[in-house]
Amino acid sequence: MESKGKTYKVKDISLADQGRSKIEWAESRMPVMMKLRELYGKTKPLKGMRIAGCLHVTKETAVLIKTLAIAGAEVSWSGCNPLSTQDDVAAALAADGISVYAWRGLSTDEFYWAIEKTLEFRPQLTLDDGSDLIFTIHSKHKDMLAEMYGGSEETTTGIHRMDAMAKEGALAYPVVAVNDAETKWDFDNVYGTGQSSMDGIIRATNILLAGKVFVVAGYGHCGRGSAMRARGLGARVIVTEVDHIAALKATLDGFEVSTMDAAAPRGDVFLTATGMRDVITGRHFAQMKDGAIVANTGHYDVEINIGDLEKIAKSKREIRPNNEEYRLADGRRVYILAQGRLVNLAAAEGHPSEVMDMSFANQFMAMKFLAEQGKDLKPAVYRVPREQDEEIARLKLETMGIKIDKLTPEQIKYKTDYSQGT
Ligand code: 9W4
Repeated sequence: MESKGKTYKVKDISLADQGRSKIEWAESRMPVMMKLRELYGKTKPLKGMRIAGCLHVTKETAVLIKTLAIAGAEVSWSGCNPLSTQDDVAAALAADGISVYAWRGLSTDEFYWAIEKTLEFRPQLTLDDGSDLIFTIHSKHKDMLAEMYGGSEETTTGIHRMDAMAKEGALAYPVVAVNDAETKWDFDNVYGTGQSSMDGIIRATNILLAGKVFVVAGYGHCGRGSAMRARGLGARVIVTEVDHIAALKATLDGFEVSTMDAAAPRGDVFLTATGMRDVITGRHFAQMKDGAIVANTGHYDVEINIGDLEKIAKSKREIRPNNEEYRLADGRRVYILAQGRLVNLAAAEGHPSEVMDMSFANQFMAMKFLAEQGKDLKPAVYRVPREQDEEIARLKLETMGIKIDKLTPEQIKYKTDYSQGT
């Protein structure tokens, strides 16, 4: 907890050693971040910069925070979701001299208190997931705006809020939309969500996936990643969709495509990944086999209508952590994982470090870009430059020891001539 002279508030500082082990493990899986430390630990492009961050306090975020510090920044941090803070990681950061105000399960008031604490040192850069820092500065601390170089935003939702602010002329400093980098969203959603969803389902159930009928609702990036991984584990995968193009892609990728009504009596496991509400409702539960397992990896907890299940269930009990058994009147049992919340986060650990390596390399590069050029930019939402995306992909491949071919000057000429139509 907070004490005099300390610039942190965490659950229990004695967890620091455990947190350090976690961070060191993540570091060993995040070679691009390590490369950035090597490159910018000497030149210190963030020297003299004060960065406030509001982003899930996880082992991977700790790697980002330490990388920002190694590149010269002074950093102050809070978590962006009351449930996502890893208390041992927060303790390790605090013990190593980072100002961090985060603990799992903080209240709404404490959440905003923590944000205020991170603003006390008058940051020049903000790093957000959900834009809370940007909003707080624009609404409550207008006096800080003149000192700001810029901010970055991690998520689509946050970027939508920023776009709306920019449209109304209310945005006072430049914001980089990190989520739009291809090396972030395409990898997070497909490979990160795909693997961690299987991980969550397995941790909550320990079932054998081989041979099971696995129904994936939605064939966007998360759905595609999950369908690929379920197939890789030997499941027979059925995809449900409402979009003809996505359904066609799933079909040509070799998946059976069907409606949820037709899939409901056949599925052993159901995973929603649509971003839409009421994907699995009462009429689907009514048809499910005894023992069916239902989980969500899409949008919050609205995809599975648990209220409908409650109405037809006679009893419910927690049979394992993150696994609730609902018994219906005819004796059938339906298992809901993580109360219909995101199974990859609630029952597993979210995206593996290797995926976060690229997302956070984008965050780091956005901070560097804003430190160098933010003062010359107009207040607007900026996309990540293509060169940054390419550089991160290049570094990732390099750290994996993978070499690729290069176009010859003749080939470059051919390409240019071709596109000019000559
Ligand atoms: N974590 C989270 C959210 C809610 C939640 C069991 C039900 C997102 C991205 C990254 O939102 C995040 N609810 C929980 S646990 C839990 C965890 N429960 C517990 O009862 C409620 C979150 C980004 N990320 C990774 O994906 C990997 N490293 C990262 O930094 C992290 C957390």
